[in-house]
Amino acid sequence: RATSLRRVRAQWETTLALLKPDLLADAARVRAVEQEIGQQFRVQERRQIAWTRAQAEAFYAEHQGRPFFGRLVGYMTSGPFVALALAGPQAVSQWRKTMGGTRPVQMRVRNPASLRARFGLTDTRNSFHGSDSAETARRELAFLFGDSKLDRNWEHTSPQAGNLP
Ligand code: IDP
Repeated sequence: RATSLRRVRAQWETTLALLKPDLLADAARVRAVEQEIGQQFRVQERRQIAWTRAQAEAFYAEHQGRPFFGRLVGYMTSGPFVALALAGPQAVSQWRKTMGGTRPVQMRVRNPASLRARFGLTDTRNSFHGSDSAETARRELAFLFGDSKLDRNWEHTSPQAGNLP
């Protein structure tokens, strides 16, 4: 029993989710999405943000030079978005699964229940972001919430197993 509890605790993670500007433009959709998220994850932090070009370019630095980079930065600076720190068992992979793959039109065929299938518009304007690994999540959470208590405590806030959300 002690072993299985330890295993559950070890899988507890925090990931970064973004509700991108196209979604933020529709308050009813934001409410619906956040309600679904709240049923699946513990929301540790929530912040509405508007990036400068330089901030968007820094966040997406790994994509510099890709053909879609300019469109991506333009999109992410087109209006405010919401950043969420989501915690739960295997939150990184769970949120990626809930969100679905990059391309909404493809997801409508392959994974119609996913959030990107239901809300996403185009390959660029796909409504959501999710960290792709635990290491990326740490870096991205620091980028978005580095000045908050999360920075110091997020690894130590695991509630008891079965206490979700
Ligand atoms: P991900 O967000 O599904 O992890 P990434 O490859 O990390 O996908 O790309 C970051 C973001 O850049 C995507 O969410 C999307 O907004 C945009 N993007 C990625 N690939 C394309 C593309 O082929 N065309 C247009 N936009 C793209």
